[in-house]
Amino acid sequence: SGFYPLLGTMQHSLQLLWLSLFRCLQTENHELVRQETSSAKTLMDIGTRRIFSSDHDIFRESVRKFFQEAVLPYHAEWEKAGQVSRELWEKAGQQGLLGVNISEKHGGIGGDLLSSAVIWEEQMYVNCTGPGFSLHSDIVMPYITNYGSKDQIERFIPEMSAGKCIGAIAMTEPGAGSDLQGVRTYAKKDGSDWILNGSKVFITNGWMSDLVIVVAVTNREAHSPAHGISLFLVENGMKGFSKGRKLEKIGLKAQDTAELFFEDVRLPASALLGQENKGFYYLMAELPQERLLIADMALASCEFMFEETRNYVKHRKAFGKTIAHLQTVQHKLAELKTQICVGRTFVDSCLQLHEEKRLDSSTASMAKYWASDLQNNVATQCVQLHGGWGYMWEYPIAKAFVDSRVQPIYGGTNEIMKELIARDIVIDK
Ligand SMILES: Cc1cc2nc3c(=O)[nH]c(=O)nc-3n(C[C@H](O)[C@H](O)[C@H](O)COP(=O)(O)OP(=O)(O)OC[C@H]3O[C@@H](n4cnc5c(N)ncnc54)[C@H](O)[C@@H]3O)c2cc1C
Ligand SMILES: *[C@@H]1O[C@H](CO)[C@@H](O)[C@H](O)[C@H]1NC(C)=O
Ligand SMILES: *[C@@H]1O[C@H](CO)[C@@H](O)[C@H](O)[C@H]1NC(C)=O
Ligand SMILES: CC(=O)N[C@H]1CO[C@H](CO)[C@@H](O)[C@@H]1O
Repeated sequence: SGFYPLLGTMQHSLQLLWLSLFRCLQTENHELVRQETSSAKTLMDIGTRRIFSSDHDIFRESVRKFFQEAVLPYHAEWEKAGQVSRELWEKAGQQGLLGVNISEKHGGIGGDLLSSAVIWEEQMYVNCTGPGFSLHSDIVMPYITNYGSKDQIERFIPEMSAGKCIGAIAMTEPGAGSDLQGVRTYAKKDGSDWILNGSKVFITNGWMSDLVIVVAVTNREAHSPAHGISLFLVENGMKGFSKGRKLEKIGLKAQDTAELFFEDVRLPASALLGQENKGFYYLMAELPQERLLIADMALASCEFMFEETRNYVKHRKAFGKTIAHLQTVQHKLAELKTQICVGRTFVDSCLQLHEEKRLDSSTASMAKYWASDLQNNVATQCVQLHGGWGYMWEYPIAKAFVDSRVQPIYGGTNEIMKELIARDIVIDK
């Protein structure tokens, strides 16, 4: 028994030491004690995750407010219309929410990548998938700043930051999706102009787009198709450029996904983006960011669905108690929370790597495939925990469920992600 008081004293002094260390960290560098989502009160708390700073928190507050006030109240209406309003794009522009990661000298906002991530996540937290901001800001705009001429940048980037010019990117065709080298849209040289012919399908922001980056074949004789593809900036209103219907999808109801047609569209030399026949390389260089964005949005959607479901089971009664009292429900929630927190750690690590320009293509592919699969698994389980109400359109979880389904399909299917990951595994270095 003589040991115990000693042990007690030791424990006590260790505790004191720990406490003073903790206080010291708190006061001297409060950034060090940011909680990870696993210990935070909710998975969507502001002020958590060590990859972010207090500046990001302030920004997150304002972005959250924007989505709640300018997007949420109108979303049901936009779902019926199959598109959001132009006014929303301009409002987002005025608030400085478009082109956040584009440098100021190019007409962007000049924020870091993590500020863009705040916008991706907040959009999922409000479960409103209509606005195609992330594609516009973090996929389309970077092509222009990375490969565009000074004139192209000056002409389009400030307008895009203001939400007056909506961007889209058109790779997929009715006959070519996963196999981008099978693209048939053709741009033929005519003097210094180009004549563009072909059609595209499933184009996000397609119906509202003012500017579309079009992937086209420019050299049919290239020794491999990848060496004969170029990118063009095609503007709404150009003769021969027409838009098909807004496609009727099973989810993303307020998102204007469309078909685009090009019939002998005459493009000036200044419409070529970057160098002739280099398009495929530009695509390969930009796709990791697109995949990271999908992964981060997938994780954020999981976090939203989890909180929505936690809230639901704590209120839903069955057999005289709330269903949150049932052990099977508790274990299901424990599993979901664990999986989401494990996923969040990897995606946060990818965000940080990308911030340091160190995220490689196969790691981005891992994040995209794994996070979007997790999102679908979480969606299925969360609908189940809602019972029949989870199948009703007016319940947010029903919307989150249908919106999840596309994530393993676009941005490169998850099967293609596995191809890319596998290639790096078996290659002889
Ligand atoms: C809502 C929505 C928005 C989209 N937005 C855009 C956009 O803005 N711009 C754009 O360009 N595209 C967009 N897409 C298109 C999307 O990127 C393609 O649908 C996707 O790349 C798959 O191509 P696909 O539909 O032709 O399918 P396919 O390529 O025909 O694939 C069919 C099936 O075969 C599998 N498969 C194909 N090749 C392989 C292989 N080598 N190994 C194993 N399995 C394989 C696929 O994984 C898939 O399961 C969007 C699609 C949707 C649904
Ligand atoms: C945008 O993000 C990248 C990281 O991917 C970063 O290197 C770059 O500096 C950021 N741009 C601005 C304007 O901060
Ligand atoms: C474009 O397609 C049309 C028919 O669809 C054809 O008449 C025309 O010659 C094509 N233009 C070029 C440059 O190939
Ligand atoms: C568009 C939509 O379904 N929005 C809902 C998202 O979830 C929140 C929180 O439950 C609801 O208030 C929104 O109506």
